Amino acid sequence: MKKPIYVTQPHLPPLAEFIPYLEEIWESKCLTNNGPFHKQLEQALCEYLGVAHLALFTNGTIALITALQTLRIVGEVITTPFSFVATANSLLWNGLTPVFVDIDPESCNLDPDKIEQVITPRTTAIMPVHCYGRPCDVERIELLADTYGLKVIYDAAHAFGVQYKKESLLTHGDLSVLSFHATKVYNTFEGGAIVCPDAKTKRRIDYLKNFGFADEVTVTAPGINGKMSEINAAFGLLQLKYVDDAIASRGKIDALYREGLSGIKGIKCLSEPEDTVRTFSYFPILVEDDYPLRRDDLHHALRKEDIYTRRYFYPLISDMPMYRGLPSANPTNLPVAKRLSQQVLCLPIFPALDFGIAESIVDTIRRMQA
Ligand code: T4K
Repeated sequence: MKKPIYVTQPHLPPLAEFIPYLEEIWESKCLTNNGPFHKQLEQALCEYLGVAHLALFTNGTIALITALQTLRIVGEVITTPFSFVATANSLLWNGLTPVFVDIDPESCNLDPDKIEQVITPRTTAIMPVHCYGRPCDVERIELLADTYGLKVIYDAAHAFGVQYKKESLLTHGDLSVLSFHATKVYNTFEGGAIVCPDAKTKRRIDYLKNFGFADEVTVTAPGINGKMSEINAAFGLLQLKYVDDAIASRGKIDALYREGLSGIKGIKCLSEPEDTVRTFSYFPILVEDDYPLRRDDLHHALRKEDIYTRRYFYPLISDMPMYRGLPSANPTNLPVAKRLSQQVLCLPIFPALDFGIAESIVDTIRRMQA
């Protein structure tokens, strides 16, 4: 039986290299609660990513929930329907009302031209997503936020290591949230982080992820348990040694797909974003009307060949039961997101993906056109 090719496969360093980290944990008996590996990883990630402060979390979703709590966001939050459901779920967990706005067809991110018209006296924040690691229009979003006094929390789950105009993309907005889930460019099995600009905010985040404890007897807020364990942090330190190679390998697959798929009628690769150093977290294609198969047919045809593509992001969040009753979820307000969710297919991309297999995926897509 052929081994299935999944949309992604986590990068794992040699097991033997992880053993000394485990021995250190066993020796110290410090398993969690801001232990030595946790401290080291926060420092190492700040340096690697070029950001001032970063707080580690158990996963990206708890980090998103805590980011909203950190800034005491209330009322309505403008966000995108074209994302993983965790983005909007983090709003509901805070009792906030998501207000969905359509996306730009090139960036796949919130369309800045459509934000202003949905701002109301209840709007307090914008939560955009750098979808597939493609930068949002950070300048226009900042201008809107400044004009209307809104906070900006970027869901940067796909944007590990992305540089925009020679700076970390994560420095934009009031806070940025990362995911280190197994399926991401950089993983700690499960994990995440909030990037913030100053030590005072970092302190509040650290209280909030530790039940709200400011000291042994003072609980400042209804915090949560969002602490990353020492095992995950140690693994993260080891992974950092390999992440540049992993990104370079992903880049080669991205280039192979771009070249191989060019010229196939009805298959569109997204344009390469300007002023951006990418880290290739996903490889989405759009299956347009002039391709002989519909997107779902191509998805199933590839599956028959043991190629497991994913329809990130279908269905739209705004079409899910807990969101579709919202006025902003009306599909007539979201035509671009709707179209893209019906056309998009993410092809396998991960460091260990064999070039021959990537070529065979291209060949299969080409063959079906004939
Ligand atoms: N915001 C955004 C924009 C996000 O995309 C996400 C997560 C979040 C927030 C929340 O961050 P976290 O709380 O997750 O840190 C996956 C991931 O679970 C999720 O992290 C990710 N986004 C989302 C886009 O994709 P699934 O349900 O599609 O994953 P799954 O289990 O089907 O994995 C995909 C393929 O990867 C599998 O077919 C096989 C392969 N795989 C997966 C895992 C977990 C492996 O080879 N090994 C593994 O350990 O959600």
